[in-house]
Amino acid sequence: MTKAFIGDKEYFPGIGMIGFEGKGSDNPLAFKFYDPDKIVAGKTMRDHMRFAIAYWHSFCADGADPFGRPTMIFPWSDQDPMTAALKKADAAFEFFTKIGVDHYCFHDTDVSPEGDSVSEYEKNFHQVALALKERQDATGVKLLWNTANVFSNPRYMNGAATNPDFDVVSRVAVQVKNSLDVNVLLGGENYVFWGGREGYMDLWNTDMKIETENLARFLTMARDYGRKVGFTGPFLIEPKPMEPTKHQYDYDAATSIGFVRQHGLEKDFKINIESNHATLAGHTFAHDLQVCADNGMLGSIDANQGDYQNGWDTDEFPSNIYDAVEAMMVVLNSGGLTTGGLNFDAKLRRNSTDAEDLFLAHIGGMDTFALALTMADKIITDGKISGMKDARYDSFSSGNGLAFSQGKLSLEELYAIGKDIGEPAKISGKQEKIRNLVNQYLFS
Ligand code: XUL
Ligand code: CO
Repeated sequence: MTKAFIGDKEYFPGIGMIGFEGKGSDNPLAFKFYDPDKIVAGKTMRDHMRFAIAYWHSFCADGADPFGRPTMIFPWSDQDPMTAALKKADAAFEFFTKIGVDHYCFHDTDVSPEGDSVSEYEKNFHQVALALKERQDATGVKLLWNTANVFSNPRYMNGAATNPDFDVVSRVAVQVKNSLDVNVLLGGENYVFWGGREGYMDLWNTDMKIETENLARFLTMARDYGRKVGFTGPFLIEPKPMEPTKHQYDYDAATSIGFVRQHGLEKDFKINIESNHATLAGHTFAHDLQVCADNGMLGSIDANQGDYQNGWDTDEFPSNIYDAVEAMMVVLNSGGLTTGGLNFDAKLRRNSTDAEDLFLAHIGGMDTFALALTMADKIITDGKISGMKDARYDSFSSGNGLAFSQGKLSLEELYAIGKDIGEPAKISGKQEKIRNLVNQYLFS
């Protein structure tokens, strides 16, 4: 691409390509830690992170909240919804190019107007998809994943694939089939299911068994269709415990992995972990990532952060280095992201209304993860912490401990060993020592 924008209008004038200037730079519109071509742990930062921009937050979220009207006026808005969609696509690809990110992701309704009928929806979506393809080809930006928004339209108020009304379930297929077709057209690397309304508001009026079986059946049908039309990547389930429903079936990583296995979908499905969803489920971000990694199911990551004082999904741009370091430790230790990436399921605050704020937010989020990658690599390479962690389990690598871990002991034999041992010696977990070391790695 010879210029930094597509089409005939520049939507972010006065902001050029964002470059790496290093930690000494006082230019707010430059990366301090994200140096895309720098090699860390055998790969470029760009290839480790596979950053992706979320269309819905970055180009659709207008600052409205349950207590107030939109605060943002988008220069790509237009009376005609299709013209607005195409202008928004131009603005989005200008942004992707200027921020220097290789991937993006979207819901069908982020990119294209729903229209008043199924045929209008399909016509609009496929027209916009062709426009997105042109822009992908012109810029080299790729689709990390797409998904169907089957939670915003009032028709989904009782759920999507888990709706008690079959007519609505069939309507979900309209959006998911089209979204899979568009995924294949655009060369999408993953396909996401976030079950925003796949849950219940009240167990008194809900048959959980029917609903979850219908969900599994629907996911199986989507898998079969996707494979038939040539989608080869992983399908990703994005867990979230609640919001908008009181209880969501894909509660957390462990629940979702169990569900996927229960229904024989484990060869085709992986998990997309969102930081703020993990914390809503009462876990840390690293916990849910580790659950996925331990099960060979870590697909992709929605990188954001919540607010520890708030019990809802605040979807903030990540700035918390500790959380990001822990996350990157899991990513590096599990062999890295393959088809997945780090997408910013994060939005500007309602009162962040300058055009440059979108850039500043992404620069900060990308720098946070780049710094975290460097720190995680340092901690892993040094090996002190992993050495201490491994040493805690030494007793399972020889003698009776080894026989136990190889499944060679019966309960009677284990009992006899325990009886012989009597009272085991106390061994410190050394948590304080490890935490102190973490701070030393981070700040010295
Ligand atoms: C909502 C959420 C979604 C998914 C995609 O909490 O995270 O935006 O990432 O549907
Ligand atoms: Co998300």
